[in-house]
Amino acid sequence: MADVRLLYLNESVQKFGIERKTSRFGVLGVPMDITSSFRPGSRFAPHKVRQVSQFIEFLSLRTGVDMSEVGFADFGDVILHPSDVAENVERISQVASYISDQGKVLISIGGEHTITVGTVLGVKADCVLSFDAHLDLRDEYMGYKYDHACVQRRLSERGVRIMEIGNRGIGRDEIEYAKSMSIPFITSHEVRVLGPKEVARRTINFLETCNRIYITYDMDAIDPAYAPGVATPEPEGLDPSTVLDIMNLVIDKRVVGFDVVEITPSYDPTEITSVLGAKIILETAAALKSKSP
Ligand SMILES: [Mn+2]
Repeated sequence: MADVRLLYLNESVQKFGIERKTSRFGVLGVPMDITSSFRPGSRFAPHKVRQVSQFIEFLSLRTGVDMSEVGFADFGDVILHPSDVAENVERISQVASYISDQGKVLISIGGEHTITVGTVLGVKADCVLSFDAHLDLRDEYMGYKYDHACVQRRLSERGVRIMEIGNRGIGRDEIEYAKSMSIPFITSHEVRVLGPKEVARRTINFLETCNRIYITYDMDAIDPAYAPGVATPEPEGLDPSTVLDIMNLVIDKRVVGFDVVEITPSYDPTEITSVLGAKIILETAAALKSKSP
């Protein structure tokens, strides 16, 4: 009998890189874009990131891994409800668990950040490392609990341990909540002062007791000069090399999934944000491959 979770999977969409069902990396598009408060359009990112990935090199000089030899198994996109966010989080979670249960590292391409609630729960991660301009720790935003501004709060409430890096658009209530729940965060300013090695040291410290780690890259963590095509741009961001250097220092075989979210192709006329999203996916997969062949 067919797995009921396949009900929510559209496997007919364009493929990321080289399709190879034997690959340990499972790509999933999650084109949900419902709660974006400022600049919508992230629903078009899974298609765009796959498209631009065809035109960049798959050899990672940072790790020496050639991802064209490793390949990606692209599962297509989650079939989503047009407006019901809670229903979609459940569908995303089911499809993510279907891919994860096959022993694959889930690579999810958003979509707005809210999708991460579904993917983290689906792959049963107990820790999340989040690169994000924002803490996403609000209890609710514009009256909604499942919202791109509440992602880490929803996960924290379910017992997932969170650490955040690159933050700079933060509310006082979020700082209070982070303190009360012992959620460490390193602002973008602190990252510049400390440098990637010290940030990595603190992160490794935090991750020490984790079993299943999930990394989420909200593209607005990166400075709008490098990543202009995002839903909520925030000045004074990180540069891409710093993000990838930190990732490369902290990643290990406990990582069960990661995502790139919040790219909005309609605000990205030169497509550099999508190209950077594809690059982050390649480098993260390559780093994971190099740490656990
Ligand atoms: Mn976010």
